[in-house]
Amino acid sequence: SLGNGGLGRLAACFLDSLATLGYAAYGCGIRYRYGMFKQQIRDGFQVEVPDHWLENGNPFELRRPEYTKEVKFGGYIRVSMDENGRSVFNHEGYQSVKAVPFDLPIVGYGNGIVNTLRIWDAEAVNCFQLDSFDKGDYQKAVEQENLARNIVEVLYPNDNHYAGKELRLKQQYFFISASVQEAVAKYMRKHNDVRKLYEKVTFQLNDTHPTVAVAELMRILMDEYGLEWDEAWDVTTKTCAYTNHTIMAEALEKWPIELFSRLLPRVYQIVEEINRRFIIEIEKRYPYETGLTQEKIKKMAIVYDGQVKMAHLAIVAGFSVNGVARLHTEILKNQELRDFYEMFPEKFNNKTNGITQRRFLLHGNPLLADWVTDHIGDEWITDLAQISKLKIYADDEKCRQEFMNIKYQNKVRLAKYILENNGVEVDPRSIFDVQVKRLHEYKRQLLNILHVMYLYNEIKEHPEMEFYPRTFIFGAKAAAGYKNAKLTIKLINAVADVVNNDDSINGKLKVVFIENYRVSNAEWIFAAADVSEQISTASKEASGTGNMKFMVNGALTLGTMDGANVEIVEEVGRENAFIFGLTSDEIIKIEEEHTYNPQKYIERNPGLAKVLNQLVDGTYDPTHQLFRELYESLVYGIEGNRADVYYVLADFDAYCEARKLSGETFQDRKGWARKAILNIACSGKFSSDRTIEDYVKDIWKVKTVKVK
Ligand code: H2P
Repeated sequence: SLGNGGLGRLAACFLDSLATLGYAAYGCGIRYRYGMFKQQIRDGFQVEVPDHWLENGNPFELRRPEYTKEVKFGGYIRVSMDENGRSVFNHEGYQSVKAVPFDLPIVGYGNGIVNTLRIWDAEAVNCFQLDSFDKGDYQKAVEQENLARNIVEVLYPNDNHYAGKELRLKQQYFFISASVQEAVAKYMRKHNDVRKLYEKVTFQLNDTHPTVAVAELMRILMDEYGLEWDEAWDVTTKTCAYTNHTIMAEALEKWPIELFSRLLPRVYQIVEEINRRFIIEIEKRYPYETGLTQEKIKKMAIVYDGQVKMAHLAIVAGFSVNGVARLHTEILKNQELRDFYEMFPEKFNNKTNGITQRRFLLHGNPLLADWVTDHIGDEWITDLAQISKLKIYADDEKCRQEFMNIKYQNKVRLAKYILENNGVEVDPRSIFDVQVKRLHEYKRQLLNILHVMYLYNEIKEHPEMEFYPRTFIFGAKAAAGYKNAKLTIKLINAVADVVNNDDSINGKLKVVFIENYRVSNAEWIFAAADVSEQISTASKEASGTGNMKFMVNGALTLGTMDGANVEIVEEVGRENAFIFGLTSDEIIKIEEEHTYNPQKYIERNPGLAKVLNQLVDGTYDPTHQLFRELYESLVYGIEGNRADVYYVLADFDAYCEARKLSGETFQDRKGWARKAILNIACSGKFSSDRTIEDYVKDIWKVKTVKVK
């Protein structure tokens, strides 16, 4: 409930790995009253329903009032001078809230180690008191109560779309200020020199959301511990490290100065000073003779054009900047963050994502987990590299049979779930072709469903055509305000309605949209998948982690050369996956040259033209209007965007081919089983245990803890 999509789930996998490997680490966040919404499908449309997850109490949490912190918002800064002639920054006229932590235990696998996920709740500072009423502070008392209530009310469900909402910045500063205050306080309970904080503490900033930590740490070190700027900067730049999780510009947070400085006046002063000093660095590095000074300032400044750019703040103050898959890190270095890479090449490094095999194989797929253990022992549970020992069984006929039996039973389990939840009967002997992930145009669920429409036409026109029965399974939440994403859900359900109820195709095609996709049903879905759809526009998916969850469950990847797909294919071999479409270099080139013309793809493929037309000809919607925006965004471009922003049409033919090949390949049961077993056997790299060890070795440099 506390996250949304791969970003949040990655953090959960990391916590599992940290505890299991024995590293002392905290996860920090907010104790939202309402987490991610529950999705209902009504008449094919997504409806968001609040999830009051704490309603009946939560036995897995412990309130820790002894660590309560005060967090201040608004007001102004009055500068005075102390007896040594040093400036003192007095924060006055502010509103504040109490941050009270709740600790959730994160239990390591079989090692007696329990780490902590610390989520902060907000309480009013002066609980409604009569004396404040008497003092005429009635209004202030109510305001502080409301502030506390609002801050922790709800997780913004806009996935990675930065919405510029004031409350969102309040949430970020709230949990960051409390977490950083407590980290410093905890350090000072055991050590005496705050100048050496970095020897014991790293803040790993998970995307831009927590990057205000940089300025908050500076504030605490200077205003509360009396450090000079240079001393504080030295500590901060050795303590903070930043992970970038996406290149989608929409997700890189930029706050209007007006909002930022009004809400966080002291923090803003510090950000301005960091920026002023950074610009001096730029001018030194690119003196006026180079003619580059202004351009570099424009592209790299932290405060520019009325905005505070949080990614820039994190890069300038962090000692490490990492991407989450090799290709993604290369794109950061050579495209998106090129100027920063030129200036600070030593900061950049890659940490390819991973997943915890303990949830996504051991817990989610017990039949397969037992089978693996029967063949190679159980060391894979805490050392996934061991799973490569399965390779020899890929050529063993009995093992292939056993694997296919297990997959079949998992498909029966999912088919039952689908029947109970969707009322649709699916055949577990058909190919289970699955795409589950947040709904976003760059992830291209639309490409998938357009191709289903295309196949349906083909089967109707050529009933004699050889076609292996296939079940297309979707699961996705769309951000509540994301029109095209929500329309795509409706389209999938509209196609499902038509296709699933057409007796003339003899059940060769089935389309299922699984309501309320989340970790608990994901476990069943991964276990039952034959084909893993990873079809993002190359260069746009930073890593993907669903791709790894499918792989470890023995599904074959059907995907583009994007994110971690590149490394999956490198491990398992291209012949054991179905790779198609434009490459990241090709996409980047087309984008730079502005040469894309989708019309040519429509003209050369009448089947594609027909499918597009069916979006608006009544086939899937009697009004003809419902899917017009999808149609127009592909063919003409809407809302100031060019046509087909994510190259759905350019990749369509190649996608057809890849899907076709996968269907043919499936008919050779032995060959398929071999490929599936090899996928499992080659998944060792994609454990989050390996990812965490990489972070430890290159960034955190912490030692393991042993518990007797
Ligand atoms: C994001 C990226 C993924 C990446 C994940 C974790 C933001 O997640 O888009 O490519 O694997 O972070 O690093 P998502 O789209 O699933 O919400």
